Amino acid sequence: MIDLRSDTVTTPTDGMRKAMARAEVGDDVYGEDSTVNRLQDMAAALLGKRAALFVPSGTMANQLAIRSQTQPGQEVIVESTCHIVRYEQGAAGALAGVQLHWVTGERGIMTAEQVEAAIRPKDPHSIQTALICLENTHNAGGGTIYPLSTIEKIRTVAVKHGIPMHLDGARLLNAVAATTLPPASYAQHFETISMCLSKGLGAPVGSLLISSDLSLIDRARRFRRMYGGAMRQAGILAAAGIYALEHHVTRLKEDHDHAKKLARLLQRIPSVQIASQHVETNIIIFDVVDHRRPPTELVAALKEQGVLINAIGGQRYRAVTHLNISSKQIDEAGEIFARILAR
Ligand code: TLP
Repeated sequence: MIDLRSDTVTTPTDGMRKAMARAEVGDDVYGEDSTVNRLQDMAAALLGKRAALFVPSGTMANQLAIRSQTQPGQEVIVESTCHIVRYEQGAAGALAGVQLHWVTGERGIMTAEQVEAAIRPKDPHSIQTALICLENTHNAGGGTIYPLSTIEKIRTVAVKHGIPMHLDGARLLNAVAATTLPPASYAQHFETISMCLSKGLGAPVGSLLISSDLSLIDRARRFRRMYGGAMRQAGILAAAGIYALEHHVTRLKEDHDHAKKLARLLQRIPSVQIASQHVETNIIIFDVVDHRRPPTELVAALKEQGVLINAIGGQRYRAVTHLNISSKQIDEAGEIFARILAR
């Protein structure tokens, strides 16, 4: 099966499994798991920050960032199609008691002018803006890379208004691989960054919340416990994360090349609408104009031929490349798409 539903579907390689089996562990609630501590130090250093907290999921990392930097009744500025809005089950409202203020971006990217216009006035009537969240790369936008110049402009606005910034960097290292910019050049503009090990990096579980504010990380550690995310001998999982950071970062470029190739193959199919120049990283979003078959049928027909993708609403579909997808499988997937979608 050529599984293009997500880069979350990767399974650990033999090398990763060996690293997991060998991991030195301890009770992380006591701060005694040396492998977790090593992963946290590595991740913080990678982004040029002082500390990191290992958590079970990207969702938890985002939610700890929101909970630790806001008070119930405040507002958080987000892009309208971001993961926090679409896929976190309303956690910001349910768990942090904040309201999300949506700004509609262009393929997920907001401008500094839009963000500034969304900041509430500091008058006694208005709800108060407590945090600005960006997503890089932007998942629903199609793996879009946030231009560094745009982030810098948004940062200037945030500093002017005294508002902290959080980056959902689930796929930050994909942006880094594509641009070859140092990770810290992005990270320097944010108080908190979440980064996933379980997407393109290929670890089975795990994300990090990264920050230079040690008291914020302490607060987040307490909320991690509240949210049920304090783990014990988590070094087994952290070892997979260390292995991923050591072995799977530079290869992300391969996934991007595969995605671009698949986009070019899809572009040749008359019923497919895709702007292949917009495929910047490992996510391909495209429309299929098929008046006879509903998306469920189309997805099932592809599955029958050995390709899995996700329907993401209307006529829109998402395919994601990752380390379990070879160049040969991209060619095969291209042929299957051409055969099924031409019908
Ligand atoms: N994204 C998943 C699904 O939840 C949609 C996927 O298949 O792409 N931020 C971003 C930008 C993400 O794409 C995801 C996962 C997360 C956060 C959450 O990560 P997890 O699944 O570890 O909670």
